[in-house]
Amino acid sequence: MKRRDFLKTSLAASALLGASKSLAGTTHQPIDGREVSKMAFPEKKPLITYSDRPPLLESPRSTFVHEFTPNDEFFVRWHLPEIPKHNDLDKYVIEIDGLVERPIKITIGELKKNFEQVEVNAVLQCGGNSRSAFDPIAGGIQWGSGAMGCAKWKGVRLKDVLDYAGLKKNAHWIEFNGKDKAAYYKTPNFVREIELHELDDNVIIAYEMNGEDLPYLNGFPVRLVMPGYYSDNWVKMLSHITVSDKYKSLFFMDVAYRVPDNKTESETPTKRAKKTKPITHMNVKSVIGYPTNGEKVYYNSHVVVRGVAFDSGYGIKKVEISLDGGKTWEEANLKADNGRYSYRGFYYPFKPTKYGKIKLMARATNNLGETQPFAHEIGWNHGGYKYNGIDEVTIEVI
Ligand SMILES: Nc1nc2c(c(=O)[nH]1)N[C@H]1C(S)=C(S)[C@@H](COP(=O)(O)O)O[C@H]1N2
Ligand SMILES: [Mo]
Repeated sequence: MKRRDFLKTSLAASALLGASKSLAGTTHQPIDGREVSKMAFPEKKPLITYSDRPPLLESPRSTFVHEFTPNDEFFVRWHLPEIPKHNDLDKYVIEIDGLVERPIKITIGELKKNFEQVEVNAVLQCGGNSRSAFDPIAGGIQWGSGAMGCAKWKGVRLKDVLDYAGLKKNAHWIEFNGKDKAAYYKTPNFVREIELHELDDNVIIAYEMNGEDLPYLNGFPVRLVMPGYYSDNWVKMLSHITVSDKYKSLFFMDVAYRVPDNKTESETPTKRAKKTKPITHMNVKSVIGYPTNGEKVYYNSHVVVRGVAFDSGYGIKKVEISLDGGKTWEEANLKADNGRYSYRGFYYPFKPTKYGKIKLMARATNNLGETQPFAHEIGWNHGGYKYNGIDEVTIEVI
């Protein structure tokens, strides 16, 4: 799609969303104040771009007015630059071996035919999402809040497939590998491991996203979906599952996607935690999709703040909005519940009665009572993971 067409559709979308009173939205170039690649990526609209190779693409904030993220606006993250395209699906197999009674090679067609097809609505969020909000700067891609998305995933239960292969008694770790490769043989493959007890009926091998084949950059033809978990485990272009009794020390398990093990121990740029653990479950979070930073709205007009909230599966109890920098809060309306792992949409209508800049803040609370902290209350960690500070957007009333 040409940039001009993209602008047209995004303008049409903001008009549909009742944002017609706002004056902004005429150009978003760059998006959210950040660079957009001149290069076109297959099946994607122009997105905030951190790298072309491997592609690192972030969704614009405006995406988060949708409870399901459109596939062509869905963020993209790969660790390795060689990402093969698989046009001949009959030749694509997933291999399952290790501690199983029957090692198997299975095609996508066989997956669909031989196992019950299930659907789960779930949020996929990079552990480093919102990393740029950490102060001091934490290492890694300086994502805004667009390294996340929510989709309807369709596939088959991983458990059913493993049962078919027949887990041996001492099976404990399951290792996942995808088809992507490093440019140099010394770089390790992106391999992840989970423990058998982390596996429930919601963990699926998915081949559909929002009713379509997975986009190439989101892992066509199949990826792992682990609802409630950060997406480092959601291995794309899944090609190999190995069951074992031992944890293997692998680069992407031991080095990346870990946080301090001890809650009271916080890291500083010069002091690293001695013991770390994988990031696993997502904490409660909300992101405002409309208005976006710098948006201009008319004095006394009807403005509707919109966004999404989620956690690791306990469900969202409430979302509150503050218009005065966090002194007072009012509850937003929650939209329909699309499932415990899905985004919960929220909206909050108000009429601005003061000219000039105002800061909008959103704070979600889940059914456990866990809530989003203020930015200054967040413990710093070296990798810049799990940021869930209260979201804020500054707009101007004219
Ligand atoms: N094969 C493979 N799967 C992968 C990765 C990868 O580099 N290779 N990165 C993981 C990480 S860290 C993230 S954030 C998500 C990104 O998924 P997306 O590109 O569909 O948004 O994929 C995960 N699965
Ligand atoms: Mo990630």
